[in-house]
Order: sequence, then C-alpha cells, then structure tokens
Amino acid sequence: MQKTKIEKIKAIQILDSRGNPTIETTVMLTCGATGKAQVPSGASTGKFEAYEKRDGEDAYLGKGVIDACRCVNTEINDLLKNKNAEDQFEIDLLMCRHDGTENKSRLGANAILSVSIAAAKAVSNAYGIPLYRYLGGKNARTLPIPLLNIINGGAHADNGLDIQEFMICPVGAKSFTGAMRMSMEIYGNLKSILREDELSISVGDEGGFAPQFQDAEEALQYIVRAIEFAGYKPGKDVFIALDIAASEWQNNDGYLLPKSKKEYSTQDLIDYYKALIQKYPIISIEDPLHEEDFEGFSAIRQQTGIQIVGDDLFVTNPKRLKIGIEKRAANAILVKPNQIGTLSETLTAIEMAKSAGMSAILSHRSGDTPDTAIADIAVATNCNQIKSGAPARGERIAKYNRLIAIENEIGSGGIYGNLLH
Ligand code: 2PG
Ligand code: MG
Repeated sequence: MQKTKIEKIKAIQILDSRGNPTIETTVMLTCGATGKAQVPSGASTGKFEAYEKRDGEDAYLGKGVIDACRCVNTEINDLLKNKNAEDQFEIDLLMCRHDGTENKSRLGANAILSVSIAAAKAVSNAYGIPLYRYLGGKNARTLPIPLLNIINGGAHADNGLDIQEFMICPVGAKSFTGAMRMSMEIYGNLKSILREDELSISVGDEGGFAPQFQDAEEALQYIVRAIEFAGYKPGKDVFIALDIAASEWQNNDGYLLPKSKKEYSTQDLIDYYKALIQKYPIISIEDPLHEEDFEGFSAIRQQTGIQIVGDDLFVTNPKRLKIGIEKRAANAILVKPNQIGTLSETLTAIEMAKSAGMSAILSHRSGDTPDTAIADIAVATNCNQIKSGAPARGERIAKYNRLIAIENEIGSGGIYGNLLH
C-alpha cells in the first residue's frame, strides 16, 4: 500500500489573531498520518493577490469562510482522494485546474492553500521527518535573519503613523537564537523608554508598539535609542527595515498619506526616502511605491542601493516576478503563500527569485495563526530572511520559536543568513 495516499480532507472554520474567521484543514493519509494547516489573512492586501473566499453574509460580519470550508470538504476532497500527497506539484495543479480561474476565485485561494500545505505536512509526518527536511532535503540549513516589526502603523494600528512597519534587522548576531536575544532586548528597552516618556505601550496587529508619534522620524529615533540602550550599535549590529505599504497611499498620479494628509509626487517620495536613509540606519524598504510602478521601483533601487522589497508589487506570483526581474525592479521578494494560494507556486517564486540573484523573505500576514509552516519553508529553501512581526504575541513568536527549535535540531550544520544587498 502506498503510504502517502490521501484518505480524507477535512476543513473547519476557526478564528485568526484579529478574531476573523479562517480555515484550518487536516489532510489524512491512508497510513494514518495527518497534516494540519491554518491560513493567515492580510489587511493591506495587494490588488493582484489570489482571491480570499469569504461568505459575505450577516454571520461573522461577512467574514465567514464556511463556503470555502465546504469547497474543501466536498469538491477538493473528491478530487484528491486516493492521490499521492507526495506529488505536491501534481495535486496543486489539479486544484488550480479544477478551480478554473486565474486568481483561484471559484474555490478560494484560502481553501486551496490550506490543502496544499496540510498535504505537505501530512507527508512529512508520514515519514517522521520535519517539514523543512521533507521540503528542502539535506541541504536545508540556513536560518533566516528575522525582520521584527517593533513599531506598527498604517493599516495595522490606530495611531498617526502612515508607514506600516518599522522593523529591526539584527544582522550582527551569530545565530538565529542570538538574533532573537538581541531583538527581545531591544523590544524590552523600547517598551521602557516609551513608558518613561508616557507614551502608550499598547500594541498593533503585529505585536509592535503603536504610540501616537508625531511622525516617522520620531519612531526611527526611538528605535535607534532602544538599540543603543540595549547595548548594540545601530548600523553595525542592527539595522532598520521599513514596510511602507505605499499602495495604501496611492492617489491619482501621486500619493496622499491617509493619516497625516501629506501629498507627494513619486519623485518627492523617493527623495524623502533618500533623506531618511541618510539619517538613519535603514537597510531595506518594502513597497516604497504602489503595486503597479515597476519603473519607480527600479529607479529607487538604483538611486538608494539598499534592499528594495516587492510585496504588493509581486504578490508571490511567478508571472509578476518575471516582469520585475526583467525590469530589475527590486532586489528582494516578500513571499506570502496565501497571496498565490499553493505551496508549489510559492516554491517556484522563491526559486525564480534566487536564481535571479534576489533575496526571498518569507512573511506572515497581519492576521495570522500559530501555524509555523513559513518557518520551515524558509529553512527548506535556504531563504536568508523572514518577517513575522514583533518578538511578542503568540501567533508571531510561534514562527520565531519554531526557528529556534530548528536551529537546535540542525546544530553546528546550521548557518545564520546573510544579507545579499
Ligand atoms: C505586509 C503584511 C505583513 P498584511 O504588508 O507585508 O506584514 O501586512 O498581511 O496586512 O498585508
Ligand atoms: Mg508589505
């Protein structure tokens, strides 16, 4: 009997970290092994993302995923029963074909992704090997540099900050565990100085603090102080990474910042970033411009020389990434499996990016769950970075804790990631 044949697939509706419904799917194999996956959900979603299927009725404020669960329990279950879960590309392709739409809108990318990842986990359980080892083989040994979002703004927080994420990037650590120690100390120091200055220590969706700062520069100054107070050197041990999420600012031909109401042209915005990079140890900027401006991304990459990350620009979609590679629009891609909807396409996007000399950064969503698949995918593909929010809150640290566990498991064979750009 084939060990990894699919016996049954079962989806249920659960809640994510924002309290919104999401899907949890279990894939059961004939050998008795099972794999379970929970799907995250974004707030600042790109318009080219695969379709997230929601019921849109009164129940659960329109956000129910009962119908997406039904698709898994009926159509997808019938489609994949008796198929070999090891044939990841085959089962993903079958689901895409059966869906029949470009953006997975009939069955829902959330439904399809839950099955895709649960199938991989079921196989790794069937063989009694960890997911990163099953997906990445013997060469899987790079622990990614974490990008930790310690100040939240934009669509993730109810404060006046227009920039969505202010992250620390502990490049000077010797190991992933060491990076988490540095991050915890910086996060703890930031909390103390905010409290001393009578600023709020309440947190946003991704576990970072969300006080009422005057502007982005004040946030950056606090981060630099927190790094120094923790005993590290900004610009040497620890850098800063930003996610602007600029698609949220797009307005006619230019940009209107939703909170401060400031207006910028594309060139003004690029100049603003350049001024910030001059003053602060910023090493990476994600989505500095809106999701259709490949040319603008390319200009900013050339003019700044830092890591420029495409999130809404690429939406983990190999087709959009291909355009980006041709136009040399970015030197890194943010990888969110639920933007594209299958594990296979996620792995393809990572492979494409890496062979074009780009970095791949595995990423959580602002609405997330304790699922840790992205941590295993990062190690499996030797990605050099991961972002999973602050070093706080259960659904965020689940991924970081998984990486600490993997680092312990791999032992001296492990390598802590390097920034390419
Ligand atoms: C992002 C993500 C994750 P969201 O923009 O990179 O931090 O946010 O999940 O809301 O799209
Ligand atoms: Mg982003």
